[in-house]
Amino acid sequence: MNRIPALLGPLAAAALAATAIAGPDVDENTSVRNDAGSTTKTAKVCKGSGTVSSASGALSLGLLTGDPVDLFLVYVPNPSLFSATVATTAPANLDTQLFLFQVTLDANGEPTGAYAVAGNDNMAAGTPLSKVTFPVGSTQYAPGVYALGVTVSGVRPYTYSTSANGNRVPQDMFTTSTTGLMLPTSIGANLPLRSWNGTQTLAGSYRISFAGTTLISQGAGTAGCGGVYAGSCYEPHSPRGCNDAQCCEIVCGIDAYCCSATWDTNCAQIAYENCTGCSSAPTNPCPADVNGDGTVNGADLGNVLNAWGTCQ
Ligand SMILES: [Ca+2]
Ligand SMILES: [Ca+2]
Ligand SMILES: [Ca+2]
Repeated sequence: MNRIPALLGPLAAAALAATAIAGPDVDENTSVRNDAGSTTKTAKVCKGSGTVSSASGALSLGLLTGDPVDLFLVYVPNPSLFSATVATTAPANLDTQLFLFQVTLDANGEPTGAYAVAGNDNMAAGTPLSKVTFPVGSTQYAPGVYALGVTVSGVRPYTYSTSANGNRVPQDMFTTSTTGLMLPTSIGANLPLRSWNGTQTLAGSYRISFAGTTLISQGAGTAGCGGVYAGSCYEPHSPRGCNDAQCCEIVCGIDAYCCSATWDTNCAQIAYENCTGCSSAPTNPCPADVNGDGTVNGADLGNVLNAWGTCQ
C-alpha cells in the first residue's frame, strides 16, 4: 500500500537546515516527561541508530518531590569496550555516582528487570566525578540493553528480599567503595531494581560521555502501542505503533494501518489532530526530528531523502 506523505515538504526544508553529526547527544529533556525516570519503564530510552556520544540532564533535591536519579537505556554491543564517564557537572563539585544494570526483556522485547552490574562514586581520589565499566575480566555479560543510572553520592539502588514472615526487606544492590568499582551483592545480582534511597547533598546538571555504546533501534520492541522503543506519536517512523499508549489507541481506532503496518506521516497528522489530551501531546514540536528519536541529525535527513520523489 502506497500512502502519500502529508508533511514532507516543510520537514525536508527543516531537516536540510539541520547539522548532521555522528553520535548524537541524548538530552533527558526530550522525554515525554522532561525527565529520565528511575525504572526501566520510565527511563530515557536512547533511541535511534549509530553510536551515542553523551547523555545530559539534571538532578534536584528530594527523594519524593525532587529528582534523585536519572536512568538511561542504551545498547552495549561489546561490554569489554563500554565505559560511561561523568564528563562535566554544574556546579563543578557535584558529587555524582553511576550505576550500571543489565536489562531483561519480555517476549515483545520490552524492558522488564534491571540487575546490578557495576557502579562507581569517584573515578579517582580527589575528584567527585564518576566512571563505570563492566567488571574487569567478567565474561557473563552479553551484548544487549543496559541501564545507566546517575545519582548524587548517597543515593543508591535497592531491591527487596522477602522475609520468613512474608515482609519485603530493602537490600542494597551494590557493595560500597569510594574510588573503586562497586560490584553486585549476591542479592543485587539476582533480584531486580526496585527503588532508590539515601540522602542527597547537592543537586545540579551533568553530562555523561559514552564509549562503546549505541542507540537502541526504534524497532527493538514489538509491543506496538505504548512500547518504550516505539517512536513518537507525533513524528513518522517505520515500525508500527507509537510510544504513548493512549494516543496510539486513538490513532489506530481512526486508521488501523498505523498499528498494522507503519507509523507514517498520516498517522502523525492524525495524532496532532486527536491526541491533545494525551500525556505526550507536544507543546513545542520539533518538526525536523523526522524519525522521532529526539535528536535532529543525519538520520532524519536520510529519512527525508529516502522518501524523495514519492509525492504524486
Ligand atoms: Ca532528571
Ligand atoms: Ca529523574
Ligand atoms: Ca562521586
